[in-house]
Amino acid sequence: MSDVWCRSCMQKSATSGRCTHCASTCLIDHPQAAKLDIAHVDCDAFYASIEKRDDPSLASVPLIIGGNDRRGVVATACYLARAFGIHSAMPMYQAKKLCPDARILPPSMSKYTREGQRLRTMMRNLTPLVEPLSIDEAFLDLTGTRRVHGGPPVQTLMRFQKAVEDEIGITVSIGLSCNKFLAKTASDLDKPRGFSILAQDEAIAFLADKPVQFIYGVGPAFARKLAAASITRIKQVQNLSVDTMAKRFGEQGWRLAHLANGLDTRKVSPVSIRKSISSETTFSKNISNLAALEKQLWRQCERASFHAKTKGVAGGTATLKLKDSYHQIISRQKPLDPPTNLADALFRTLQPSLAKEVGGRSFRLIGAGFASLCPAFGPDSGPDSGPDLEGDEWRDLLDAEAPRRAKAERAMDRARARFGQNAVQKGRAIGPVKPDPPDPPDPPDPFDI
Ligand code: DCP
Ligand code: MG
Repeated sequence: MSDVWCRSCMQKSATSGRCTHCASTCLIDHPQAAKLDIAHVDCDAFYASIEKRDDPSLASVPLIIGGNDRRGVVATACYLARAFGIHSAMPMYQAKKLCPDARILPPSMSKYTREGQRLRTMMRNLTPLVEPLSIDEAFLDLTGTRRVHGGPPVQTLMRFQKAVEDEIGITVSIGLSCNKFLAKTASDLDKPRGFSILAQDEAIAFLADKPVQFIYGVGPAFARKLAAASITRIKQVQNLSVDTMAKRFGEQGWRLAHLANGLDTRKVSPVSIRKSISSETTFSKNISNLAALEKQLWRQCERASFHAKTKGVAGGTATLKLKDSYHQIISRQKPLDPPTNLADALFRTLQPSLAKEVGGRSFRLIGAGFASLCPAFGPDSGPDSGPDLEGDEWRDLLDAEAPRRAKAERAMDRARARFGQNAVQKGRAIGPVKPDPPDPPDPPDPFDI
């Protein structure tokens, strides 16, 4: 039986085709519309939409946000500009060729993080179970919210979508389903200003003809492995048992077998539930020298910082882990106030603890990380925190050099985002340090994003 909801008046309609209350034809018509609880919300052309909101003269202009110098890349493009074939991560010179009339603006990160924060506050007013994925998207679990919001999640989300337009002045697209994978898949189906539902029983047919890479987390390396076994379409995975996939491709195969069938048991977990982000390395030969250990510490700080920035979180606690030559583990924790995700702040906080432990002892492992995680808002919010740095002063009033170092680190992050991870090295990382083994080509958890 169909369940019809009007996106104009946000009421339940008695019939499909036209709303029985307001005659609108903009309807959500799905048999499970009022039964599903897991949503994925993603802003449409986020940076560009904020700029259009702030300058109405840009409303009908193809707009690109990104670096406009010789080696600049597109951060995002409005949907008008996308009609010319422009997309995120495209070299700017190519985008300009496709649409010479496009307006190009540099990103204003502090503005975007502010608006991202407003959006998250609005989400948290719907449910405490908000799991941010990046500056402009999050999963929401609306289970058990019917009474408090006076209606099923589908209605709550339609109201939310309208409220974001009214209060923030940008549009979002929403996917509603029974799990995270299908909700995220659904939110992409009808952008911009979309509202799509994808239920479990539709998922198999929906996914069948898609290439395996459609499933988030099937990166080039895993896709190659699958192709070597003649598996290129999701349908082929659906035809194999979970056991077979697990035997042939290990844990990745096991996950893929579930996702290919629209099955995903991961919970929506608010960021505070994630306990820590850290990175550690075991040395090929034990190290006792402080300077050599500091180099290794710096490298782990950079790696932990990179992961925290990518996930949009900051740590209120810095953690140090050492394992000595007798395999004894030493753990130290220091507060980070205010919370940060900067490698420099992490290193400076942990270095004194490291120095205290060194002296006659040799170590086989070092690790650094962030704990007491919170969403990273403010100037240290992301890997590409922007060129406008007016918020720097708040960071550390007792350390006059902190804003300068923070600025330098963000400049490096931007350069790395453009030219690759190894393009820029901070002084400490240069030297005869044995390189870490390369990251595995595909992430172990397709959704650990
Ligand atoms: N972003 C970036 N570089 C990328 C991808 C994205 O700087 N390679 C930034 C700009 C985007 C923002 O992150 O506005 C959000 O990313 P999305 O992938 O959600 O892209 P958009 O919101 O711009 O567009 P869409 O409507 O497809 O979600
Ligand atoms: Mg988006």
